[in-house]
Amino acid sequence: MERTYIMVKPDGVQRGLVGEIIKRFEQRGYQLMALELLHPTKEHLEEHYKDLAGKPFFPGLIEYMLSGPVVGMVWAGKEVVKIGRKMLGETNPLASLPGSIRGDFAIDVGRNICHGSDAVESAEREIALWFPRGVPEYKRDISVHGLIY
Ligand code: DAT
Ligand code: MG
Repeated sequence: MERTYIMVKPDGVQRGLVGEIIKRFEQRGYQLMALELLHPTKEHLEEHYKDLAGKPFFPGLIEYMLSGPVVGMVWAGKEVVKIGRKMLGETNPLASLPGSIRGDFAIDVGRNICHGSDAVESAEREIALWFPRGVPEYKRDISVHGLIY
């Protein structure tokens, strides 16, 4: 089953948007596999964002990500990486359509509320980084709806 790493960033936690973001993934039909509120270290965040280390906005990004706790989640289901990114919206919230999380709740690229893995490989790398003890599977039975996800 495809998995992705979704993280509510410090501004999303402070603004009380954790439940809203969980709700959207749940109601779309994705399965929650792991969830944790945590205070990451600078080194942990630099590892998470290592592909962006040379960018001019990198120091500001790390500072913002260190400004408060984050909520990390693993979600699983059909094409969850691609669809999760669609549900988040564009990196720049001003380019995000209404109906997406960033399109409904943000206007600044430096305060864009949430993170979502951009590919299956990076999702697995991020899940291993944020949930090093592993993410157990569990059977979800929603056959009462007449659909098997
Ligand atoms: P995304 O979070 O959509 O995957 P990314 O991986 O390219 O985007 O960048 C990670 C974060 O860095 C992004 O969510 C916000 C910040 N960021 C990206 N581009 C930026 C820019 N041009 N100016 C300021 N912050 C930026
Ligand atoms: Mg990214």
